[in-house]
Amino acid sequence: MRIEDIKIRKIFATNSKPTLEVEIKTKKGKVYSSVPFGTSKSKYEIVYKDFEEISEIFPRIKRYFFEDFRDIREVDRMLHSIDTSDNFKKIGGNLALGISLAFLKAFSLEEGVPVYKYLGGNTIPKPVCNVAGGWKGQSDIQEFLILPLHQDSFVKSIDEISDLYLKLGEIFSKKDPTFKFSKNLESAWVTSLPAEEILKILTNIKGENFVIGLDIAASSLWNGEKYVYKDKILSTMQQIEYVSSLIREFKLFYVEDPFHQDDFVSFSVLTKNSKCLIVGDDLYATNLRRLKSGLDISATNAVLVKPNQIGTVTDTIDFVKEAKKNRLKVVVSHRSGETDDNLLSHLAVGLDADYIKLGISGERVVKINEMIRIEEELS
Ligand code: 2PG
Ligand code: MG
Repeated sequence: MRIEDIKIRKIFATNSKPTLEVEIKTKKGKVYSSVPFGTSKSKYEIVYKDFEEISEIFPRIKRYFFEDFRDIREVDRMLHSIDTSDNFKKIGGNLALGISLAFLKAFSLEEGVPVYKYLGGNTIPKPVCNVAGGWKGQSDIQEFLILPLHQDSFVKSIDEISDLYLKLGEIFSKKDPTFKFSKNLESAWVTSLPAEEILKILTNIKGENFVIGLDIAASSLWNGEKYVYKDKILSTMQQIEYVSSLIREFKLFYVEDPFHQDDFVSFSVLTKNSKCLIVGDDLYATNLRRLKSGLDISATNAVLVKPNQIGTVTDTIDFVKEAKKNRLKVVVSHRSGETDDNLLSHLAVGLDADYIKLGISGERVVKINEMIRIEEELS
């Protein structure tokens, strides 16, 4: 495929920050794709550059993308040959990803199929929804998540989680005098109730088919020696005990980043001693090399996948393949600063992910609603 034009523009993300959109024109039409932002980022993620810098870099590299590319792998190889650093520090990882994602859409358009079909997948994932706490919430734990154990259909799961989310808001308004129905960056309720109280409420209202998850985002609690909570300071051993006790008491099904991003060993201890899904997000940063280090000691039994941690579609695919080969569960995830691009839903289906992590209200429904459309198309 040879494109006719490629250009960039500044658009705005859900956190009101400017972000990048890449538009490609081919003889079949136009496609565009945009890149999201992380807030609690892993230090192993690709480098993001601001739009002003990107708009100086882009004209210098634009000409490389008019070659006749056979597939997305060739485009991504070109990106890596233009910037040979391992974190896209020369051209900006957000520019690399914007180009890669836009080409993915252009190839799909060329073949006349939706993106998930171009990628070759057909599995509707289960939703993992952030319903409370969340980034900059009052609780020390970043995200309280709800997910279905079994799924008849994605739309039914969302129906039930939406009901639970609304009910949760009503309960918080009765139990938490400071609660004003405010939502955080991912549209989860912001409550000042302590973690254990939120977990108790969720346990009471979730219903049989649903289970509870947490994203502890422990890198943000780690001060280099200990885990610093508002009401306690824990050593690594104490953190292992604390997380294990939460898993036991609340029958947690999913725990993301229970330890900081360099502590593969504690991940491994917890994974061996619990039946829960232990998910690596900041730990791996969607980076194949880091995943291989984790696999050596069975650090986790699941991985989070965020294309904007690594910068190309191909690197994302290779990371997912390696995780699946080793029977790790795959969770494709949104970021706290999102855009109106619904591509994430196609990636989750196209990569046959087990789960997709999402917010449940506000602009977050862009991804949910696209998944509902894909589900209908596949059934
Ligand atoms: C996370 C994400 C998404 P952020 O930690 O898993 O929920 O947050 O995009 O801020 O890294
Ligand atoms: Mg996380």
